[in-house]
Amino acid sequence: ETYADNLELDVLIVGAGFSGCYLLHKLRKAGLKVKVYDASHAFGGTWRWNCYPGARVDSDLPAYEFSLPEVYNNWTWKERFPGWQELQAYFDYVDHTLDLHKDVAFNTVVTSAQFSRETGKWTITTADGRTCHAKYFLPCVGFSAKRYIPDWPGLDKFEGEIHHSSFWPTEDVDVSNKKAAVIGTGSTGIQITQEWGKAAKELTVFQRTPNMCIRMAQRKVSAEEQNNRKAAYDELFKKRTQCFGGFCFDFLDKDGGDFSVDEAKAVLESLWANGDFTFWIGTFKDIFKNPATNKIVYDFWRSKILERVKEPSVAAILAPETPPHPWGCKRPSLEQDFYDQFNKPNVHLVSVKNNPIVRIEPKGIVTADGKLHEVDVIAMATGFDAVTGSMINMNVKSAEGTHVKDLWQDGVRTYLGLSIHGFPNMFYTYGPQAPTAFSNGPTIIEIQSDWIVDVIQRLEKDNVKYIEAEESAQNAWAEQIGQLAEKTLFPLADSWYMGANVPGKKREMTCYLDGVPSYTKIINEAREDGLKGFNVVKN
Ligand code: NA7
Repeated sequence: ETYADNLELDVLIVGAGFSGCYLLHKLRKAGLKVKVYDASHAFGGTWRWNCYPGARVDSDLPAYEFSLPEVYNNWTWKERFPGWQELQAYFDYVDHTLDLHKDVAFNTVVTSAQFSRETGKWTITTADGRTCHAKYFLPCVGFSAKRYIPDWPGLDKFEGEIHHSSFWPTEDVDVSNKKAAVIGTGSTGIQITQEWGKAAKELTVFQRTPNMCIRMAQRKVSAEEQNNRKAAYDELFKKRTQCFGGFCFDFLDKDGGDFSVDEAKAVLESLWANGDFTFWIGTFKDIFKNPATNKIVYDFWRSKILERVKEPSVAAILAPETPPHPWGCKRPSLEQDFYDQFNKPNVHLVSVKNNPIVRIEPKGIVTADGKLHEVDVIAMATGFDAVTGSMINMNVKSAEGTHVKDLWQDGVRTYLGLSIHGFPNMFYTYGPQAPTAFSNGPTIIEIQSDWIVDVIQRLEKDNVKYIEAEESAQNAWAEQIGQLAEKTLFPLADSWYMGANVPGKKREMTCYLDGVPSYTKIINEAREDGLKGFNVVKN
């Protein structure tokens, strides 16, 4: 039935990652007829696509999993920061435990979606020609469903292999006898470099902006250790909803300036020793507001990197004396031995900041200085049209027939980072104008999904035809997103948070910057306040 044409549903969800699994489970329990479409062949969302060498989550366990006891009670992880193979296995286990697959159509690509105010239903079409009607439409496609590849001339003439990190071949790429290149040093480029630095005959890494990587203290985690902790999981999962970044820790309650130089250094040493994101969003509380505090952290970070990289000219590219942007205002990656790769004779670093890649030739990559860097394999770790691209990619149209892309031409407009004016009965998770990029995924996904499930149940009970975000409420939300960003140093960095990684994309903060607890309070208050900001149309 899931694959049937002319499917009639209460709810259609797109995406079988964290959001899709959770929403399917909860909505089905609430008695609704729900199906999920997913473009991939199996569960896991981002973890099905991003199976490049070394792909691994930067959230440590148990923060990065469902808070459902029926799921966590019988699952055991192997590593503190699990890799993609383990994450895929986790999703298969979740499917098995919650019996999800019977309501999921895989290999199903949504090609359009539009709401009719007359019928009160969405019509969703798929690439293979099927149509589905649903009262509620939930695009749960994450923030990285639309890959970004620079339009260098000659890409199609390259004689070797090119793979974008999110479209990796199932048979891994053998680089043992090859000259390999990694373009990009975001989280993805860092992780591939760690693997290919060891595996490739020669590796050249093309870096435009240094990634200010934090130490990852990876380790094996025993079943016993996890089981002993499970009695406290309920509390931990509550705690992660109460911390800024959706982890089980928060910023310190002091500013950088509250410490002497030596004290500040000691604080940073102890955070560094944790080997996790506490060094990013668990440090001085004014780190993203006060340039002086930010510089203290940058200088400390730089000293750590200089200790690792032997060749001073290489170290100066990886960790320059003057920060290229405020520390932590682009997404820092966790690294295990990224910096050590550059001490090996087979690993080379090319800065393309002032000497950009200008074209690809059959034999390799050409930079502006005219040099041909000969390579056999290229890992394109150039990222995504992040946050907004996923929704745009699906060709979602307003009830009046306007493409969401056109509506966002002059700036993203959403209400509460959950819904859009002109798109009645559509709610999305982990997307624009929510804490998305600044939150541990499962935390904010569960919060938003619980909100959606609750709202849908109320609407059904009250015999509501549809609700729609008011334009004025949406404008006020956009203003708030911008104002929050202006109070911080984030707008100073050319990051994907700011839409700055894709040429031609409007530069604006795409995510909510005041943290998970404050966001949760706002969305729940709007719901309790008679769905404030929504126009409610009854049958
Ligand atoms: P990112 O973080 O967007 O990284 C992309 C990288 O590609 C980044 O280093 C870019 O440099 C680089 N890039 C992009 N275009 C070019 C051109 N034209 N020339 C050279 N280098 C370029 O994507 P990831 O896949 O690593 O990570 C995405 C998120 O997934 C990550 O943050 C986690 O949340 C999980 P730039 O920094 O823009 O100068």
